[in-house]
Amino acid sequence: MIIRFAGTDYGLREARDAMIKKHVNIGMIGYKFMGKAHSHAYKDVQMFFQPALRPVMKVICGRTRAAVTAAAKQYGWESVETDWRILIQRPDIDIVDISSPGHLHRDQAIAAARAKKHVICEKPLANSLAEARGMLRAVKRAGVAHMVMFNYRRIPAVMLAHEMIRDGELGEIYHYRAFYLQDWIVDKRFPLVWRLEKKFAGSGALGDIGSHIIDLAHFLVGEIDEVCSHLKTFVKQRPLPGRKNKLGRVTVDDAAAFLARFRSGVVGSFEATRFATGRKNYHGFEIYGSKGALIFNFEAMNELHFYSCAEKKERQGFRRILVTEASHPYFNAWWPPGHIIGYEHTFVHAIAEFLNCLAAGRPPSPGFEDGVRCQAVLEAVEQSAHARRWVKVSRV
Ligand code: SOE
Repeated sequence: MIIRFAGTDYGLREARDAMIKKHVNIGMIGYKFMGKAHSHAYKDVQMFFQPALRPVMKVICGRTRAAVTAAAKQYGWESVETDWRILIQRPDIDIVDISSPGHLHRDQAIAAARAKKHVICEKPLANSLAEARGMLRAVKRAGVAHMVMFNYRRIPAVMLAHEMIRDGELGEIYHYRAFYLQDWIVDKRFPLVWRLEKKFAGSGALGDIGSHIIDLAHFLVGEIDEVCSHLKTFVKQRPLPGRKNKLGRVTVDDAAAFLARFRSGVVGSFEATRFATGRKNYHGFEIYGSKGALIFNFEAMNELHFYSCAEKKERQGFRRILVTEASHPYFNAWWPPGHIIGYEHTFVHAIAEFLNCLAAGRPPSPGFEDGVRCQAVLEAVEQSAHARRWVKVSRV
């Protein structure tokens, strides 16, 4: 069987074998927040979606043997490794899942591609545009399947918004407003964790949560062409973890805000911050078009608010669509209408997409091209903030 990804032919022996054995072996790097979310997805995907390939949780990797062994036991992985290079070279692994901090993504993804493993990578794809491009080149050259874990695309209400826009229900789109607000570092005594250091995280709120809303914007209304931005670090020094009374420098942004011009002419505004006191994981969008509008907020993720100009003038107003019908995206695999789903389900949907695409020889979405597209916006936002002017986004 010839399987094709992104124009590359490969009579990939591993993929053919996988189709015969009907399962794929997963090797996952990382076991904390994202490691847990992905592990849960590999478990639930089989029970609810029965994808064409059954994922086998073969091996999980982390540097501290005791901690990764405990995680393997808790999440249900068969074995552990403490060196990701060994995991990648294991002949029994078909898919490498990268749930590690950003500074490791490039080397891990390139090594996995060279070893002919399919790759799933957490967002943002890399810590710089150059790194992201290198990763895209590597997966294309190897002809392996690839996906970036922009899990919020896979919310049924977001998928429904995508379908409605695609079908012209909003008409011509004028405005796209996006926000991602958290508050977990408002306390000045919060320590200097890896997410607050550029060498590990690439950027701050911008890459960590801004990347999600940039990707959603690309998915819903198309590519961003130009940006004008402002980045701010409110707290410049923080306690070093485990080092009493010692402070270290924060080298990333705490907050990012930017205006965007989309290729299509849509006017965009974006806000990503870890200093929105009281907001925990509050993100969403508002989209205004000539025929109607859509409003979404993750903290009520089973709902989509729709305003239609087609309704009688006296009846017009935003109405709430409860996106839990069997006819809504993904819902026929879950519960009867009104029985809502949550954060973890978005990862289940993404993994189901990946496994079914792998079996069918279709490129999974969002792929590394989407990761690079997002990274190009992140880079332009940083350049714009430094230069204090509009900056064009580089093409993929
Ligand atoms: C931390 O800010 C974080 O866990 C992000 O890294 C995730 O991508 C986001 O979904 C929730 O917040």
